[in-house]
Amino acid sequence: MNKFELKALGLAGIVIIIFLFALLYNAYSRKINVPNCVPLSEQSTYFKNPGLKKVDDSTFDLYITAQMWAFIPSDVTVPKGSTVHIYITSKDVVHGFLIDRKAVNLMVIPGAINTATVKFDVAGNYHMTCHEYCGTGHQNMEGNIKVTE
Ligand SMILES: [Cu+2]
Repeated sequence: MNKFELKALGLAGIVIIIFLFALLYNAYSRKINVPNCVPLSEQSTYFKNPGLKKVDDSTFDLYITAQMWAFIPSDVTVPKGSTVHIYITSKDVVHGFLIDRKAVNLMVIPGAINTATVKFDVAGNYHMTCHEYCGTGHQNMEGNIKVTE
């Protein structure tokens, strides 16, 4: 083996060892953990019991948690003419949130809460879909907002 190749390999080995020690030092001494699921109870009290909260007769706050592979709650019913303030977060990985026939298209990010406000003037069924591939059950991740007369 060429002596320059040997030097390059030795240098690469030293760099790997430095990175490994830096990783272990940060993981154990400084208690820095790799990203993982944030318990919902630590994110916000509103997401302990996600669901529809009535503000007044035509205004609602809708708290949704996304997780592999469902929206909680997945079925919501509101009367026609309602304004719904949506607050959404994820329990695990990045999801998407899209409402059919409405200008709502959000990323659902663990540790962050995204919001949108929607007015439902026409009765019917509005499909909610996850539009960000989030794992093997992604295609089953959906729900409905039912707007009644
Ligand atoms: Cu998803």
